[in-house]
Amino acid sequence: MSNERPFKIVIAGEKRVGKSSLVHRFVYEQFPLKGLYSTVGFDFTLKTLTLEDDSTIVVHIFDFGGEPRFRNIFPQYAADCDGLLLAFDPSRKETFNLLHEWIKVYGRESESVNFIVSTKSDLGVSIDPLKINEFRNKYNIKEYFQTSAVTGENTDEVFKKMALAIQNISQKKSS
Ligand SMILES: Nc1nc2c(ncn2[C@@H]2O[C@H](COP(=O)(O)OP(=O)(O)O)[C@@H](O)[C@H]2O)c(=O)[nH]1
Ligand SMILES: [Mg+2]
Repeated sequence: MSNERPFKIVIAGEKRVGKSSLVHRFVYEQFPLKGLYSTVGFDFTLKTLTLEDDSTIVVHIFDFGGEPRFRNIFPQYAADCDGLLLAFDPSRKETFNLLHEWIKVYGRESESVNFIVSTKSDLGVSIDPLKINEFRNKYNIKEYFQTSAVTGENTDEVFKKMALAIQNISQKKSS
């Protein structure tokens, strides 16, 4: 069995927090050694996930560039997404604080599955978990993961969990 339409997952956050590397690691199972071009506007990728019972889920990942000048068009572009993935880099604390801005322009967090991820866990820097909990409660964020595109920590788990959560909701809606 497979989902009838791909689930749309949007990944947002400041420039250079590691969004494209996270997606690349998940989709191609490797860290982009040569470096990625900086994302201008957005990129998108499709991936088919195979679950334990051999059913599949197709996800469509939209990687938003993160340039402030594009933030205004973000709501249009994310209008029909099923999942929102907010990413920040704990070695640049302001990238966490700026997620408030992202979610404010987004404005439909009650209609999507929302996760927050910190990137670059291999660098060994973290952010106060209380702050993250506060953010999650305020904005209806379902899960938090620490990830690294270098080691692969949680890079599959994030997308799998999100796809399953979306599937759960869409099955409830259609039954
Ligand atoms: N140490 C480390 N560096 C990373 C990781 N992910 C991305 N980077 C680096 O962070 C920079 C920005 O990454 P990129 O994926 O282009 O960020 P984006 O602008 O959010 O898409 C690049 O120099 C990457 O090599 C990670 O998990 N660990
Ligand atoms: Mg990018």
